[in-house]
Amino acid sequence: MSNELTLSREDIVRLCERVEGAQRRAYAIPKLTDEYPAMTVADGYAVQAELRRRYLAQGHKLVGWKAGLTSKAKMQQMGVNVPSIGFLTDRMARPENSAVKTSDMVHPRVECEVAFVTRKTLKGPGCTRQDVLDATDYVLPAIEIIDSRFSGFKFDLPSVIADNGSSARYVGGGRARYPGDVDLRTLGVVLEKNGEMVAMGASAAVLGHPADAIALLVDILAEQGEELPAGSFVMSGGITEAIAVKPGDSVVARFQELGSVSVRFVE
Ligand code: 0L1
Ligand code: MG
Repeated sequence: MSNELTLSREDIVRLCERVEGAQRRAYAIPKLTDEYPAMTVADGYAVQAELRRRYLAQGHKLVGWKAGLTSKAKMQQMGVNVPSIGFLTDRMARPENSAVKTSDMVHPRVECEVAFVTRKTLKGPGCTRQDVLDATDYVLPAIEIIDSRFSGFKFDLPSVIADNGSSARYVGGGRARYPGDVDLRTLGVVLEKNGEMVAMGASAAVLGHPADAIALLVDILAEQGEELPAGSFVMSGGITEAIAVKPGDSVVARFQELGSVSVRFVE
């Protein structure tokens, strides 16, 4: 599939308004490629960039980025073979063990991820695992709450990217560690829902090493003429499959070496 921009500026704004409406008012929409079958990944990123521009113009602050669809489990679950990125704002952040409302989301699901906080600018192309580790201030465990806005989870890569990689909320917690003090490749994680283990995995599930996912994210940013500034909060991608949640559910992700992070769901 070509990765040229096929959408006009008018189409980009129209699709962005459609996605923004679905995100703000929590309703499902058909995947964007139903109307624009020729839509490419570049078109998806153009819609995402317009969404970011609009949110920032409304006063939201850019906090960082997320790599998505980075694990084999996730790629298989979603039927795609390429990772993606999305932006994170201050409005999406929730404190550790807080109550997160499900009524303002469509299909909320949780993922356990390793988050990186950077202390140096990272620039692609050609960003490496070592570049990421050198630029990392600390890592910490995080739960990402994703929320695909597409009806019946029927989507493809351009649509998911336009929907900001299903980004909805995120929670950081546990124990922050220097990247050199832990083996980021072999960290085990157990995800519990209502006291029962529902998923488990090891951080190598994220492209072999979570820092590789951040390097790839930096290269995707470079394709869009952007860099990753120092002080960014970056999530490296779900280690296990995403688990659906509903009001009344309580979720804890227990990470080896990094402690645990939890979140509760209310109507
Ligand atoms: O964080 C992610 O892995 C992005 C997932 C995008 C697709 C979905 O909603 O599951
Ligand atoms: Mg994720």
